[in-house]
Amino acid sequence: MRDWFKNAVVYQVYPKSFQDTDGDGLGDLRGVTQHLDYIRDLGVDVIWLNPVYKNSGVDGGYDISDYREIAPELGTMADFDELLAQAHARGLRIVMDLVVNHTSTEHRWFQESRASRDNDKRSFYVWRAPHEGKEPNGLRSAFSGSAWQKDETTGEYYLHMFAREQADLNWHEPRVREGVYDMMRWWLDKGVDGFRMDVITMIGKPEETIAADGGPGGDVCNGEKTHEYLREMNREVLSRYDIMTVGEAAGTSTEQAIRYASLDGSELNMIFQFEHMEVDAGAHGKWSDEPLDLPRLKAVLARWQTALHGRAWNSLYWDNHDQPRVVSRFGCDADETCRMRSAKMLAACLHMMQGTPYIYQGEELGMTNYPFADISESRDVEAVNAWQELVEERGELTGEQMMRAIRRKGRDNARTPMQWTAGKNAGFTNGEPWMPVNPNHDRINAEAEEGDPGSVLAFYRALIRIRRENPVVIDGDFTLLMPEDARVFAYTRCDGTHTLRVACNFSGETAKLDAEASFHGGRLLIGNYEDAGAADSLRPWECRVELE
Ligand code: TEU
Repeated sequence: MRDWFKNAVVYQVYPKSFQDTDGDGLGDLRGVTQHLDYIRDLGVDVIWLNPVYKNSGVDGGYDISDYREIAPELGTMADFDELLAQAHARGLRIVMDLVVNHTSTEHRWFQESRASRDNDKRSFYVWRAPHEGKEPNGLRSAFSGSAWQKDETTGEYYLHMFAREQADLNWHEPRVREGVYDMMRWWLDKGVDGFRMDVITMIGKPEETIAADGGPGGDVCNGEKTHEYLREMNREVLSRYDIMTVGEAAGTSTEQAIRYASLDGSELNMIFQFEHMEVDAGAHGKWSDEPLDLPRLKAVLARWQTALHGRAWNSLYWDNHDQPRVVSRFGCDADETCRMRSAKMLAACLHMMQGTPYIYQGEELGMTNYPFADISESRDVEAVNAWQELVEERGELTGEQMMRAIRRKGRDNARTPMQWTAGKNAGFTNGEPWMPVNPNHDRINAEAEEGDPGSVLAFYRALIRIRRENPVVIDGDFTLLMPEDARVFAYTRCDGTHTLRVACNFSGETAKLDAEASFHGGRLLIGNYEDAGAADSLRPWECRVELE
């Protein structure tokens, strides 16, 4: 069945922070295998593994130096094969992270490419001559500074949309595409069940955006060639396997998404859009931590629901390895009551929409952001470079302002160790953990929640069951209610047989429901208070889902 992805729920594992089994303070593949029963018992179908390949250690595995070797710090290929076999034995599929917009500069392709201007692999990367002795154009890296790095060997610049150790591949070179497709087949023939494709909308860079013309550069995302190359990848690889694909698509509109994630199966199954993750950005991007504008968040998500319905497929996510913990960002982590209530409310709000839900490790426990004391605790190249640029070089933010931003929005928040127990290092490692363990693991941990029917963990399991038991969740349309209300996110899903009524209070105050959003005699499927409550109002952080 080719469209099993529509019924699937995905659990994302960042192996480096999931479970250490050899005492080096780093998570590893055997640690993932050790917890497969826990993942299965959540009720999910698919595990998305963040990159596990040999890499240069600059960007959490997203700087790959060998696509067919396992990173030694994570284990061996035998460990991977065992993980895959054990996952399949439990009915779990494994989706790999495909990072092919760029490679590490330690990759042999780049080493050959940089050797001379006329070598066989020069065209595998984006090389440009200086413009008037400087960078070819004004393109900027997502990790601060210019996107061009001068290489003294040949006096030319190479493009790196991320860290300088991550050189962008030139997808316009057919041999690059063939090499990538060959590698993809190699993993698929091992039995993996699909790919999450890193910044895949960057592969078709329009020539004018990377020209050595001294201009500002341009948007390297969503070039027409991207669709051409994805259709080629689909013909040459994807269509030949029963797999799931999801493309990471920063800066993508619903119109573009309808092509990338079209139900006709011509490109990918779905994409990760970023609009809802940018509603609290400001003048300094993510480092300007603006308060949540709920009507704006509702409008964005409603637009993605309605624009893709019947034409393409949505992914549904709040958390991942690049985002802060949603309960701290859009919910409340000030005390245990509001933390648990708002974590459940956020889960219900997301999971009752149309699309494939993604649960990031620890999200199902209601794990929170971490109270980073200073920049020395950050392990994230994005944050460290931003500190250097915004605080040290430009003085646009004070150190305290930047630390507040990192505590609120930094990727490190998602990379503190998974909290398994209340014990030492939350049961993550017997060694020195590579990232600090959140002190609140004494009450927020899988062991404590496992046996508690009122836990966030129990709530996620119940939500996944509701998705399984009610086709309206998979197929129903979407209607946003009370669009202007600053506290309530309410909507209905209808499939012609049933109506699912969802209402969520994104505030710590009681909120009224208007006549259209009020509950009227449906069957309560799930809520985060002990009793049903009033039909026309929601208590602080309350969510309710009824079936009519
Ligand atoms: O992220 C792409 C991306 O857009 C990042 O800049 C992300 O949006 C940002 O970090 C959020 O603050 C992908 C991977 O998910 C990320 O982990 C990698 O660092 C990046 O690509 C480079 O491979």
